[in-house]
Amino acid sequence: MKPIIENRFLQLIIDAQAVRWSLAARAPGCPSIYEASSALTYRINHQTRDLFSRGLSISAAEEVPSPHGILHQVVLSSGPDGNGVIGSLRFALPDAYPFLLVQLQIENSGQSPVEVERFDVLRPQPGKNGSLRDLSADSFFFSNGWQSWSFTGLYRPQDRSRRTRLGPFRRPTDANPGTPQPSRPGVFGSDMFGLLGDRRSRRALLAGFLSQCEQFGSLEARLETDVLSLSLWANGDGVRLDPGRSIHTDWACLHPLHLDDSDPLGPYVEAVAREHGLAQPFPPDRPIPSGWCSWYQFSTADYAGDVTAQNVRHNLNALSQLRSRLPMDLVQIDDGFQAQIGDWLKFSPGFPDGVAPLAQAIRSHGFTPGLWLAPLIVHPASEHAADHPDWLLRTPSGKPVNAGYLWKSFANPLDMTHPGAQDYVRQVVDTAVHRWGFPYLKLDFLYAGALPGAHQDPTVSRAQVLHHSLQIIREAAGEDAFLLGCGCPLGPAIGLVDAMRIGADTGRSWRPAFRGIQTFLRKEANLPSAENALHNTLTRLPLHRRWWINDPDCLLLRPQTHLNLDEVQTAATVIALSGGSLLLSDHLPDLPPDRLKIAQVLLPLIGQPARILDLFASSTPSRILLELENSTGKWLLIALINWEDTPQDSILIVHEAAELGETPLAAREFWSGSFHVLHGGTLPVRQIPPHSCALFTVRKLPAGLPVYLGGDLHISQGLEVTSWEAGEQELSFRLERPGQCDGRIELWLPHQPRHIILNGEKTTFHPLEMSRYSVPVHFQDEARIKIYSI
Ligand code: 9PG
Repeated sequence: MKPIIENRFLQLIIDAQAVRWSLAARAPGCPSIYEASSALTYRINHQTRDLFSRGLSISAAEEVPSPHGILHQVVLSSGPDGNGVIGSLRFALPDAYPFLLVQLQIENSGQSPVEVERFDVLRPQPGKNGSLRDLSADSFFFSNGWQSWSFTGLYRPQDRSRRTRLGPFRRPTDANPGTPQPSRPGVFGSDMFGLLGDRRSRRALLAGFLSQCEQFGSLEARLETDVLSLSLWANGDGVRLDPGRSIHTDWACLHPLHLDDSDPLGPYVEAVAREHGLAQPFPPDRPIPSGWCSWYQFSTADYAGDVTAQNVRHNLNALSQLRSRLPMDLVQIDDGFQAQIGDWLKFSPGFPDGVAPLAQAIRSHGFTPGLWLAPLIVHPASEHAADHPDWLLRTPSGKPVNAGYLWKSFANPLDMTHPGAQDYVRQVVDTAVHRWGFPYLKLDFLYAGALPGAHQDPTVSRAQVLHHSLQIIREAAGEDAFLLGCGCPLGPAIGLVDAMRIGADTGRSWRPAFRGIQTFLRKEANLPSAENALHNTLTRLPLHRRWWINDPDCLLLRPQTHLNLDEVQTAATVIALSGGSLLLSDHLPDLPPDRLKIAQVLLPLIGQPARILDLFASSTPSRILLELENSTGKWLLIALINWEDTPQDSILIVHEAAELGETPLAAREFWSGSFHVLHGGTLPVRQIPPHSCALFTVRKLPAGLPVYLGGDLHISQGLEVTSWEAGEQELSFRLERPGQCDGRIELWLPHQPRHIILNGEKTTFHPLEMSRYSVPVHFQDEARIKIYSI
């Protein structure tokens, strides 16, 4: 073996004869890949052939431009085999980034078509710690789920994969058929990317694809006592490769990293954004959606939308009346309006006049009309299925493909390679946006466009079918439409949607249940429940504003669910810190003021994503950090969440405290208003109730200066302050809140106030312990506050 290409970070050594390669990281403490292999398999006459089973020839290194800067690249190729099929394996190291890129290509220069089976990018050497050293002491695997709703998170060697136990009822929905769904402890699958790490050495290897436009990528990790291995491949889906044609993979990426980096997934997620040419943050010039969605109020236990035009109007009116205090933008009709899933252009009895008059009403109240569609799936009882049986995707034996048990039946995907089905989807989307007047679409059940079957066009992969379907939808909707993906495999949607649901549906209970019964369902990680939705909101937080706006799903506030107040506050905290969209889904006219207040403190939305401090430490992350800054100075928001069913002790650790030297720190907990002075940067937090969270703002208390400590006006406890000027004897600042605001703020004042003037009027204040003062505030939109001290 000899070194072939290298950059500042990595060195790639290739043995072209044995088709083995090793990747060594230059930095101490980064994992390396030893003697891995790659493979490229296709089928002809029911036999599998591997193009890399014999030695490959290797090109001279060359430099090529790319979205990632100059790449140092070599290409290994096999000669034409007996069938005239040629394989190549391309390795590239960018100058500027610490990852290796790999791409495989198959070309048919023979006379007969072949079927492409699999592109193995990383195949571990059989045996102990197949190809990976340095990671075995305390290993874990971070798995990314197949689509929006699928579990994403951390596994340890003793865990079993969180696959569904509902078999054919649910598996077509939740899982990529190309990705293993192992049942043994210690063996896990992942989609598009995954990360194998070691908590002891703090090293990890991220493996994934930079796009999913060509094929779906899959991973398998083994964390067994005698084997530690990671495999990465692109699924050929058995597509037909005709003579004269070639197929290549998306770029694969292998990225050794250090777990103590502040944003370990960042370099990969940003490389994916670069690969798609996305401006950062993405999408540019789009506000983060906030508003109301009909689904979680108006749906039955068995997933029927029972919303009516009347319900929508009542909530539109309520939102309009609340607007000055609760400035939200979107009113989204979610399911229930259509005659049947698949029959989008006919209406249910609850919408006798269709939805265009509603869009008009929503717009005339100054809101954005939003509509839900599931354009790639049909109900077997739909007219559509009866009228166009040839538009349904079928199995090789001719039966409609199962898209999962939904709406009291097994639903079916459209064959989106059929021009008729494509035209229908185009027509539905064009009608919704341009004829009915909905510039915001929630596009659901999109995984249906990625199911395997006997497509009318057998030369395209499942990823290509979905990617192309989304291109059709984007084209029909127009560049200006806001598209939210849901139930969607992530990769093919990047750059085509503005926002993406990144977790399971939320629900009226903490754990999954059906008609109030949890048995069998409570461990289902992808079914509707508050906990499932919040889990992925945290684990997929690094994608926000890089690939799209993350949609953490709705916040349910009404007291009539099975969620207690602690659980509602945890949901509000996680959604706020995620930086993603905020949709309410309660019947607003009935929402009590104390619950409405929870929504009010979330507005305006923070918008920027927080950092998860323990993404690779616990199965569900429980420590979230957001650094904020304005005229009041810098402060931290730190949330500690108790996911357990019993009260737990925790500890607030302010790592940044070291940089602050001896300065004492002030911590105010938002939901309870409790206040603490921290010395040494830590605070024990005892007995956090089950499913509850503590949300602290942490600020420096510099000697002799006034400090804004927070209050109950906004969850950030500080972004409501729009100017802050501290003089010798006088402190003046301004608060801004929408509408009539009645609340209180807390200040740290080195000198006792003589009097406090709010909008020109003297106001009361209450001394608390130490130098802390509570000031009740009542104002409309804006308060100018002046404090004169003794
Ligand atoms: C509307 C909803 C909401 C929700 C979506 C999606 O039958 N099922 O198993 C089933 C699963 C998920 C689901 C609906 C039905 O939820 O995530 O926000 O838009 O569709 O039907």
